[in-house]
Amino acid sequence: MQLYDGGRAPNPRRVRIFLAEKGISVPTEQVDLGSLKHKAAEFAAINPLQRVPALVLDEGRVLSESIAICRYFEALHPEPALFGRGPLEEAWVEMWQRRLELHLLFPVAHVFRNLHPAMKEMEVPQVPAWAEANKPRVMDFLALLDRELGTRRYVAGEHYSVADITGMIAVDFMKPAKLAMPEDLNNLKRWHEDVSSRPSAKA
Ligand SMILES: N[C@@H](CCC(=O)N[C@@H](CS)C(=O)NCC(=O)O)C(=O)O
Repeated sequence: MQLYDGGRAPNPRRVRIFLAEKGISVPTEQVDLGSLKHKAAEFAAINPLQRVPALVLDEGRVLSESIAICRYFEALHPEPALFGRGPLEEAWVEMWQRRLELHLLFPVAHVFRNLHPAMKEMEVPQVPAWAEANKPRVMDFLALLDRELGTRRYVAGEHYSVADITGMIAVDFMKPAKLAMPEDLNNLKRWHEDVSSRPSAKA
């Protein structure tokens, strides 16, 4: 298999962190988004959506979508469990992972993609008003997450999970999106320091 990675971009980073948590190493090729290599014919033939990450399997199919790739590795290497254990915990992790994706990662991405000059060839057209509309959504969700994290160590409970990975890469993505973390969200800060101190966070 071959993983097509994308440097500092948040979605490929989700997969790298997930693999690091599992202790799995996969042959990897970097796709340089800055020089639009993901839009070249060679990569478009691998993923017609022209997005990374993408995982080319030995049997020929190509998995894209970060969470689909993570789920494949979870099934191949169940330990440590990062999608929860048992019916309720698995559903709970799923719920939080999805909430973090829809209500934090996507709004932060909308801000970055619609305002940052480096994105003008990838986000066509850039709609600055859509970026501005998403800024308060990010702040509202961070406040909710801060309240939730006052009741437990990790996003979905007492065990680190894929929801923490999505949450951490989303919070880190706030920096290039020029979104400042509010000063008073102490539970969120404690959690972010905790998950960022894991060796996998450097992946
Ligand atoms: N839903 C996809 C999103 C993939 C995605 O948007 N990747 C970004 C990098 S974080 C990308 O390839 N962007 C290139 C572009 O927008 O042209 C996933 O979860 O993997």
